[in-house]
Amino acid sequence: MRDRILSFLSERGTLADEQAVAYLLTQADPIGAAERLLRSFSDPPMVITLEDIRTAVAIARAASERAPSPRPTAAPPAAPRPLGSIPASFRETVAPASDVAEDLRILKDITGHSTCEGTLADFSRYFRHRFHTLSRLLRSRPELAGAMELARAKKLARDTAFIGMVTEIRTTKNGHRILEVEDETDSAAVLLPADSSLAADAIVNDEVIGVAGRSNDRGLFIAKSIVHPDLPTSKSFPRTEGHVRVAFMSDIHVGSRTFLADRWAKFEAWACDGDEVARSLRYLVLSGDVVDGIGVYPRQDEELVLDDIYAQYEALSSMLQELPDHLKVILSPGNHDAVRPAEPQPALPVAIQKLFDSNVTFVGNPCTMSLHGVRILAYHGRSMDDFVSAVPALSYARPLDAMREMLRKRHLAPIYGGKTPIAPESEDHLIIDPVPDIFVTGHVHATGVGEHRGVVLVNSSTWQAQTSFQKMHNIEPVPARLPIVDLHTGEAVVKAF
Ligand code: D5M
Ligand code: FE
Ligand code: ZN
Repeated sequence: MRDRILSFLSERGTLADEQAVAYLLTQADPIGAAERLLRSFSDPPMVITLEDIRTAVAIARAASERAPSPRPTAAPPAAPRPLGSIPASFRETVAPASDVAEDLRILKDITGHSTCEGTLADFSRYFRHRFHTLSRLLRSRPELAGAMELARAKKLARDTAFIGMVTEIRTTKNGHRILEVEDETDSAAVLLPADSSLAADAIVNDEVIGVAGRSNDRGLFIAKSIVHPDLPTSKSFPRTEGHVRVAFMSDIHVGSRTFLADRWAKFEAWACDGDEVARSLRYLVLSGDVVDGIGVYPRQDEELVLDDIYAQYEALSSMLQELPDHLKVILSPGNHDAVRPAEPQPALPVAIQKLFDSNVTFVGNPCTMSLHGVRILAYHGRSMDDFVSAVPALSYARPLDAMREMLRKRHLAPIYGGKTPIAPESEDHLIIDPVPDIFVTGHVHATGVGEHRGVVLVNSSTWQAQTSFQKMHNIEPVPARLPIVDLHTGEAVVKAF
């Protein structure tokens, strides 16, 4: 394609530098984009640069804002397309999304509310908030109704229960597990016997748990059960009036050499002219790593085709502009995006937001929003790196298992001091409360839909092929999959491109 673009341009008496070609390659129809670009110059330069493209895009955008030209209504597809993995129940005729009024509310988001400066006092306040909030959730569990302060529980020679934060986990040579657990009054060593199922529980540092058992005469607390806050009972899905549908995406990594422009082009063609499922999509939730970013990992520059952060977001903006106007986009950042990496991350800066159309709403990471009354928790998922290293039973290939652990712990990123940087805000924004109806993550470049106690789980794939870094770490991405959830039923499907 690179050669076709260059010969197309040279036939018209001009050339393009490396970055300009890279930009064109991110477009669904690079030759069409080159043609439009040439038309925008009264006198094309000898060598088109990224700066020239930027100017042309800005002029085109200003013009379209002055005179909005309605997108021509999509022609019906010539023949029905095969629907891949989408089941028949999803193909019921539903009202097209263009007839559905937008109903988006942001319920919880750090954007504009960050107060932390990272002082020691901030950290102790942050952990106190985490401990108190999760303790309150745990205390409503019947098993922990009589939970007492640890200093007292330790002294009694009978069955007791307490709530505490895990500060250390070790395994003895006999396979017993020993947790150091503390509350505000004391700390204790808790033994999870090797021959009990407790030893296999996925407990991680800095989570808050309930412990029931009995202290022995050597000061060791022998656990009989461990209680996680979890969802005490299974919830039901709220169900909207009509079949409003939401698609989920993340990890597009625009600007990377391995961004899959051809697969994106297939998605775009389907979204614009596709079947009834395409026409029923009203929202697109983008959960982070929308661009590859700059300087995110050592020698990243060798893997970039666009090494300018603005150019990356501009390319994404053009890609989103090609999608139908009625598709409302909600965009939250990830660890590759141009915003502070510490979580909770605020929305992208205004200088970047300005590059996008008004149908994109920028939110933080994590973000809890409501779409037509259905509560969606979107989290990029960086903490899965820490879950996978800490819990042998978890893997990058099975992100829904890690998401279930987050829900059991009612915390998106319990492990402090791992790969997930955490900002000590005055409240712990990573606590999962209230419980969402849909919980979505990205980051691991896998894909999947499932459920946990009535919460719909989505992991939202990637539009990037395997990078050399992922190859080194044995991470096999599952790219170009689009999870779609019907807000009327909670039914989730994955469409492949
Ligand atoms: O992450 C893409 C994938 O690479 C995801 O599965 C996590 C994994 N990853 C990211 N950073 C690391 C480190 N430092 N070690 C091991 N695995 C990692 P992305 O956020 O797109 O770069
Ligand atoms: Fe990513
Ligand atoms: Zn990521």
